[in-house]
Amino acid sequence: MKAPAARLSAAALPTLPATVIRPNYDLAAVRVGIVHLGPGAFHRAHQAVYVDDLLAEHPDWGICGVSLHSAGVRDALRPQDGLYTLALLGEQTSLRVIGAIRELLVASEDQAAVLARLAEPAVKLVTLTITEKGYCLAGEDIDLAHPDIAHDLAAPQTPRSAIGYVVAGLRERHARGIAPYTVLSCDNLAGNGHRLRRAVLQYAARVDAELAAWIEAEVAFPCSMVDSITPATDDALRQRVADALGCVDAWPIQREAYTQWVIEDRFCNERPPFERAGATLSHDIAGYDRAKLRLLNGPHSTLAYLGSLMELETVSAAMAEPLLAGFIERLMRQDIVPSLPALPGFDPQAYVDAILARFRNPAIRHLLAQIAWDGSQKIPVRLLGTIAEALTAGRPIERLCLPVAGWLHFVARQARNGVAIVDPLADTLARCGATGDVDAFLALDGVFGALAGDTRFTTALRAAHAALAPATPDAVRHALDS
Ligand code: CS2
Repeated sequence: MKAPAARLSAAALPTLPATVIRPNYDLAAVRVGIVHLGPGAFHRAHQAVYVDDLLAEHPDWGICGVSLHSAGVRDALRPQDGLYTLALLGEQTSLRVIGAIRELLVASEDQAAVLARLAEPAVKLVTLTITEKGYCLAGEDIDLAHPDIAHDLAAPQTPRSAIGYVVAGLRERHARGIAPYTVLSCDNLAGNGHRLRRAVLQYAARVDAELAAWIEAEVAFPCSMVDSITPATDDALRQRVADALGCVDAWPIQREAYTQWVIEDRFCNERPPFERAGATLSHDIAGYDRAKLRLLNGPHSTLAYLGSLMELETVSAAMAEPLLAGFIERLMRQDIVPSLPALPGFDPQAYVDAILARFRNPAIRHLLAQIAWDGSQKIPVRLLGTIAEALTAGRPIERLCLPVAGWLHFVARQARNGVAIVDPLADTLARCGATGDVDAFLALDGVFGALAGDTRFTTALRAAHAALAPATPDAVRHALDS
């Protein structure tokens, strides 16, 4: 079918069909109050929608989206006046045009503009979705050997990394006597604010000790827990949106209807009233982020690796395999729930029920391959913490080791088939995968940590690895069944 020629834009808004929800505020009246690093699909489907809900009454909280390296988002959205379509997937899909991102920059090309925004007094909040690897951590500490961090330490006024930008902006504000912004991580890491703060302070201390002391005393790094399943954009979505809108959106996005955002209420500057858009502001969010990472993302990665080895394509297809679905449910209820602290008002079994229903949602085509990316960054926060605590508490770890062993086989299969591994450790992983040797993986820097030296873990991992061999669909079925 021939695609319609017109492009989504502010001028096209009045021509859209009435069923498409669109900004209920004057786009021209919105001013930038938030700089967001990493305006990828998750940010645009999650935080930007909360902001969009607020702009009619609070037009000072528009977003300047800054991509650190890639120009893709800017180039797709700038010709559309920053507008894009969000498809909310459910029994009935609804479409909504989001206008919260008022400016799009690429740091590597528009560095002066990014630094100028960060120094503006009207910018009171800097948020981040840069994925696990964007934090440049090795374990709990900043990775000083990371090429971007090494670069930024040598040239802190012209940074490349997110940490470098956060600190360069704060340095300028400190020098000019401007109140600091709050730095809010919206990435999927337990204690994300604490990790970010630690990395920022370690970096800043090497740039300027006085600045580091000011940041330590004055800048807030609240933690937050984010949740909404956001499958990557595909051609089917682009076509569906073009058909419904009657114009082209170069980069629409999609997510499930469910969304959750729990934010620690600790800001050092003004903040948008996110609670009016449905977010939960709380003084203590520790526990909620851990529950989400362990109970949703851990099983998600499990489905990704074991499901891929079974030659399945999507999360819902994996959940339709009784052996895999049964394994996931046992893993969640019997192995992961016991690792979670009791939280007031939190019923873990009901949470498991809701997550299983979300995984089964047939309206969502969420590719296992998408979730399988960046295993070296995801496995530690999603599965290895649960394993370490189970060992300390004397609980069994056999089931928990199966997805970790599944990752090893998955990587080995990619290496064998010459398929590119999407992971910051790709080259090392390809070498480990080529040997297929569990010891080579255990020696990976910053992945297994102390577990690599714990024979209870290494024995269980080897057993799980052997149980899955030769990692054919039948072998995986057999391992799940035993
Ligand atoms: C997924 C997450 O891609 C992945 O690794 O596990 O993006 C997941 O969909 C979100 O965390 C859900 O909130």
